[in-house]
Amino acid sequence: MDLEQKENELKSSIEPDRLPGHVAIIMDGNGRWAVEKGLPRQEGHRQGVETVRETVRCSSELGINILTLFAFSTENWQRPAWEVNYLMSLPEKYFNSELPDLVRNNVRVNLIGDDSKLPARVRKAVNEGAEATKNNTGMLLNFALNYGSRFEIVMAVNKLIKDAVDGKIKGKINEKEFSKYLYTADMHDPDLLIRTSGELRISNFLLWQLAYSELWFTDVYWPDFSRIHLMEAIKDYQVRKRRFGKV
Ligand code: V0D
Repeated sequence: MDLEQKENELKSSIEPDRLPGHVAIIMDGNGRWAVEKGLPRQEGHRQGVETVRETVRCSSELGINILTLFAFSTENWQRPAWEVNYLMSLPEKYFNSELPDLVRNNVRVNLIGDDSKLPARVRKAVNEGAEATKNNTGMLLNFALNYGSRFEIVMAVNKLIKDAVDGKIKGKINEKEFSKYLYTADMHDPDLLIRTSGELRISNFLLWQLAYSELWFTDVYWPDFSRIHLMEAIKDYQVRKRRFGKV
């Protein structure tokens, strides 16, 4: 059976009315993929961008409402300067080739994370991407850039304190109100988290939002992650009984 046949078969085994509305992905293993192939690490990142393109296209085709991709964590600054510099060139590179497609496919781009510490060039690229797609009504594509979940929660608390001091809060707040202070305000929580490259951790990604998400792990390195894997994850998600902690 060839790849296209397998893709089509998987696609038709997915129930379109029970899709995970929000899929989040920790895109891990670019460096290891490259090293194992005897290539420079940046070759892994370059190939990783190709996987982002395919994943975005496939998700949007399937009818996913929100796709959230963990592109750069607050811990990633500790990598060698040359690697960080290379990574910081990727948003621009991605939009240069992909923006027409994103617009055509009605995808809206959004950033989650602390953009104040990103190089001006990256902020400019991301803002232009967000601006060019802001009226799109199809899939919402979140890029988590300089994102850390504990930082996000602490930031939310600080904003909340300010609102309280300004007299904007009446009495106690509940979970729903608290979540409005997060980067993901007004988005529903991820239904499915995918992590590639065999690591079985959440790594400070969407700690609050992942409370009830199904978790799906694969040993496949991000550059080798394909439509097939995405659809397998979605299929698995549909098979699992979601009980939300009830018996
Ligand atoms: C490398 C694997 C797309 C993870 C995917 C700055 C590591 C490829 C973007 C991107 C990265 C980010 C924002 C945006 C548009 C595109 C990206 C980084 C790394 C870190 F608005 N891929 N990608 N950003 N990699």
